[in-house]
Amino acid sequence: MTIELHGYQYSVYSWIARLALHEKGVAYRWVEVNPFVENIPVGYLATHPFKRVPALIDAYFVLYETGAITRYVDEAFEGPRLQPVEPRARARCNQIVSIADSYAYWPLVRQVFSQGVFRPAMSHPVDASEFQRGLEAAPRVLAALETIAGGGRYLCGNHLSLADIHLAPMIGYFVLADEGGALLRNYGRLNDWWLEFSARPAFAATMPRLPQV
Ligand SMILES: N[C@@H](CCC(=O)N[C@@H](CS)C(=O)NCC(=O)O)C(=O)O
Repeated sequence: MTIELHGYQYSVYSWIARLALHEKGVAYRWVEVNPFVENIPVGYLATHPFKRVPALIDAYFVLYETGAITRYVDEAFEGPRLQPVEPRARARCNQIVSIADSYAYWPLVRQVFSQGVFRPAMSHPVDASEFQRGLEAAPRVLAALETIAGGGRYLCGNHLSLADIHLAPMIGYFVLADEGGALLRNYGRLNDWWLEFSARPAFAATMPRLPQV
């Protein structure tokens, strides 16, 4: 039975789920759902009662929450292991995923990317003060990540992990704003990681195609 991923083409969380599936080598069928519209298909609320994306359906197993989806993808399918086994490295990996959700998503994606890149590209009104607030909040997040990023090629050592997969789309959107890119360059290890990760074929293959500004 085909795995389905229900998501919105520009959603950063849907991008994370696609990246995990791609890196794991799992085939899936994409079902486009825009969670921001009023008239979302009623049936979707049975899949995701909080009206967010993404949601993964594997046979009759319905799963939402991106961190749960990426862990399931890693644990349920063959392919490269995407979570460290050693307890401290695994804890770091989980910590970075949680930091991305709790502290990075809002300023980096919803304030800087949405207001500085996405909304202008979609000809939607922009709130410049939200953009500014995102830029002001970002250094604290980037500094925290810089402190805990390991010295290896990836955030949790020399192997790709769900920490990289969760954070990269958020950074990928953030640096589309020139101000975001300039801020990231102040954090040497994080910037080196970013250069390494963003060169992976899966990153380009899954990156949303934004309308041209
Ligand atoms: N906690 C959810 C967050 C997902 C989320 O916020 N997705 C955004 C798109 S990137 C969404 O559906 N937003 C719709 C809305 O805010 O109404 C997860 O980890 O999957």
